[in-house]
Amino acid sequence: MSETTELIADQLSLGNSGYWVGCFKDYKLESHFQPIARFDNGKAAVEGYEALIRPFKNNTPVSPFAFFNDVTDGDRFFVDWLCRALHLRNFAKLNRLDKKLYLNLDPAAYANPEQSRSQISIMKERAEKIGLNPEMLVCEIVESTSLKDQTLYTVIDEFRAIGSRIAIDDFGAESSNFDRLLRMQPHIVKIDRSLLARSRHAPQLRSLYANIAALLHDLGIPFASEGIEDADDLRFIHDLGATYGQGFFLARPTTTPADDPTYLNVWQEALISRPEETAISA
Ligand SMILES: [Ca+2]
Repeated sequence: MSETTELIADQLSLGNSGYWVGCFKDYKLESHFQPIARFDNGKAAVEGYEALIRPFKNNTPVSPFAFFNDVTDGDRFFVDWLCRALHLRNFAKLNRLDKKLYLNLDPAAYANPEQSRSQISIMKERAEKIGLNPEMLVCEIVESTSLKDQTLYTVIDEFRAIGSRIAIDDFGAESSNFDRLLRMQPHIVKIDRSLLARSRHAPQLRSLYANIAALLHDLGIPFASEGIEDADDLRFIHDLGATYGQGFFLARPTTTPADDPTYLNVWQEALISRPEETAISA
């Protein structure tokens, strides 16, 4: 076991709720899981869950943004792996090992290739230990990053080598770079929620969204739409050929996501409740 692994184990404990809790400085950290839907010929199913950190300070919830802002550069690598170890343990408790587990990566924590390689192989062992095939892991990486491109590609290749899938996170939020996207060869691109939010009221942004969707389709890269907040959003992204979707309309993040049929009824209802869909299925 590496030194980091031992330190991480020291910071994890079983909480009263029966789920693991992480501890970092004054913060207590919980895992929440948000379902990701998969759409297939007008049918919806649960593809997997994105693990998200919910921080608390003095038993009061703190925004994840504020928490990560409070992490110094020197602690980033440790916190990144603490979060991942926490999520893997809590995911094991959900008993949904037939679903994918989406894990967010902080690229700034991966500047040291040696350190990254050893932690990635520990992650593989940890996943296997809880009965999760590393192929069921999806690493979400923001594409526009401060990390040097070559370092980023090396980290991605390491994750790919253990069988894990790669998702480009929050695509279209900042200055996204298609050359870099092609080099990263992701399994999935997640289109940023802000683009969908702004598309609701701006026709030109709806066209931009459609163009990105069409381009990804041409490249053969399936995309997930983030930030689906109502049935109109769901139908919009579904019509553009989204393979996956995520957002409050589909399900909010919780420690124990409900069983699949609870969501599926809502998703299915939204997808079929319009004349053109009925006509296609008739
Ligand atoms: Ca994400």
